[in-house]
Amino acid sequence: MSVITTEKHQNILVIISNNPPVNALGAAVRQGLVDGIEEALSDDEIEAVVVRCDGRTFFAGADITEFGKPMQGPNLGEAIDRLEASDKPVVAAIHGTALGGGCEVALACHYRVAVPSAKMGLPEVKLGLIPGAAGTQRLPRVVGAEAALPMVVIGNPISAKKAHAIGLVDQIVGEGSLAEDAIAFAREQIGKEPPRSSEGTANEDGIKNPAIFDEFRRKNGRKIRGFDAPEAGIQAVKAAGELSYADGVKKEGELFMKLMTGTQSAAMRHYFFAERAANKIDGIDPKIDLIPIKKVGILGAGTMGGGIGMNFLSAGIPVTIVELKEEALERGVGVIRKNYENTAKRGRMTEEQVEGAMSILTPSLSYDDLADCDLVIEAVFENMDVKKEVFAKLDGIVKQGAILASNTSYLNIDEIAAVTKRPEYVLGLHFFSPANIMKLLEIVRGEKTADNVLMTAMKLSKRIGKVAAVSGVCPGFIGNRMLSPRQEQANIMIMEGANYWDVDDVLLDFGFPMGPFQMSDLAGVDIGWHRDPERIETLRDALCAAGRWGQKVGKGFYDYNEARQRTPADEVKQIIAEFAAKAGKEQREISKDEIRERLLYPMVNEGAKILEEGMAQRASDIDVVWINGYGWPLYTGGPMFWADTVGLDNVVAGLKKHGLPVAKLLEEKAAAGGKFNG
Ligand code: 3H9
Repeated sequence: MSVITTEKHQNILVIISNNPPVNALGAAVRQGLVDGIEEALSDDEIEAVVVRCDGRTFFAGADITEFGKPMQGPNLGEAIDRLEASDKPVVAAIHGTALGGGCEVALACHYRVAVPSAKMGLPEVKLGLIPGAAGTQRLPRVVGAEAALPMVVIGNPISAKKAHAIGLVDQIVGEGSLAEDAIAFAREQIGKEPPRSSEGTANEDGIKNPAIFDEFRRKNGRKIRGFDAPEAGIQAVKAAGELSYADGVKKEGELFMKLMTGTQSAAMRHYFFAERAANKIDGIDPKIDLIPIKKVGILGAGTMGGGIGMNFLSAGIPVTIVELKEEALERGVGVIRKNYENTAKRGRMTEEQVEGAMSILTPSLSYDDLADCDLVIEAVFENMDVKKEVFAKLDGIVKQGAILASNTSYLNIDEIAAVTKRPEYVLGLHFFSPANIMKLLEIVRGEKTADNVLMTAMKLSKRIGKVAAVSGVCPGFIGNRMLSPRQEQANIMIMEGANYWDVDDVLLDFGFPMGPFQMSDLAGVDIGWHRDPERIETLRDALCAAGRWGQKVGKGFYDYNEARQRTPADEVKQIIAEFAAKAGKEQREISKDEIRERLLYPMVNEGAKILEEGMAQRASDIDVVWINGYGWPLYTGGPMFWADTVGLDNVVAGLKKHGLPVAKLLEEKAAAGGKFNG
């Protein structure tokens, strides 16, 4: 069956796309749109046209799987120009998500109607691109440069209501009556001169007030640091004001092609599919019966427990949170409320939503109240004996058939599961701090974890807006296990003479939000310190004894001014030099290149070992973990994709040059000219 069909409703031709799952604008769809509009134009009975989609969504964009392959049939720009050129009014009828090329189709139509639940957006920037079918030129002409900038440069979709408010949608129609309402709307437009987005004048705001572009750059500097596409997006929107439509489209095309052929977009497209692949577990039927999760229990109302709980509350899933002491419970619940209220103050939640979330939270001082939960997540002290005690107790109280999960970040899940009578219902749910914000959920699959338990956790992660990746049981799982060799090298290098600020700067320049010594200052150098200033065995002991507890006291590895800007501290240089001398470490200058290689290559090597041991299913899962949990820059595609772009032979040579171990899998792949991804 053709992906595009047409239906005649008296004088209206409805062009319908049916290309599951998301009506991506592949070659057949583009050709179908051209054929559809030609049919409308050559039929004298037809006086107006509606373009709509069957299935769950309006066109969700160009077909990303076609990128990098030779173009088949009309390109998207040509196809949708035909829609706009029509002298019979063309109406886009939008439901689901009109994204990227889908939004560009809608913009090329003369009118747009949408159901209230629809969303519109230009998320190309998240694929390292800008819209390439005139979206950067039509959108500002319809809604103005100022409203277009966040859509093109940040790429988050907007609601139908917002789209209506800025003039992108002409009419909001009935949620259940899109097809009929769109036809009725189209009928009303017959005989009127169709408004064409390419001829709109709203873009003049960018000429009248050119400061909006620099202002936008300044405001979003942190968000877009290191990415190429956002700057291209700003330039394209600016060009929409400065150039004729035809020249603007040409400029957009040049910017688009440069991005499309660059490594950033390749990396970000890799990530798009990596995130989706991570949801799939080899050997498990995705349609397996899941365990309904209607109520969640959290053990521990500290920072972690509270943050974890908020994920479920925000998704409308009732939570019972248990602490042993009244005071700690009250404090924990208070923090949850405060967090929600702060979100509401920033306009990202309504008061009703705050109260709604709080109303499904049940604080308790008794384990017994967890009995009827479908999933209980333990977030107590990170100690094996404590965890075992807790799990044995939970096993006796929580109903049979419920899942018991640990939030441990490195302990052995199998050992924990073994104290219960239901090891197949036990797994790790490793949230990252702050747990209500960080995207990653590392799901740890125990030796005995049942398939449906694992899949229930995967599906649940999506419901609470997390990106999940599965790890096998090994110390530190995927993420922390790979962090270890990096930290180890950082510590060794500063003893060999590397500047500790160079170590941080190398990671910052690479695109991480901060380096290990900045991180230590932020978290508190004194965390886990024995608190005896006389006992100085490690560098940390020495820093703590000197009162350098981190940012909270204005000094740690760095000195901080009032604006929290860091400067390397003479006292710390001295302390490091003394430690190095005591250890008899020869000092030498260490270049930033060497620092980068010694920080990052051992991580790739550890990733290879993780794959070798089957602790991760695929290299791209490792990329998903590091991008979402540890700030690895998205535009490099994650550690394993990055290693592919560096060349595995170069990684191996670098490791050997620095006298570092090379995993078998890495060595083999490098020798065969292979890659981790693809
Ligand atoms: C673009 O438009 C460029 C133009 O400006 C210029 C061109 C010249 N293509 O996410 P889900 C697959 S760039 C191909 O799990 P959801 C996806 O891989 C594009 N495949 O569903 C998955 O496959 P599988 C701009 C796509 O309900 C399946 O569909 N548009 C595409 O959670 C289901 O996806 C975007 O960036 C695609 N465009 O979310 C939008 N999209 O089942 C990208 C999805 O085998 N898409 N697939 O794993 C999305 O954001 C989400 O998929 C969406 C649905 C919100 C639509």
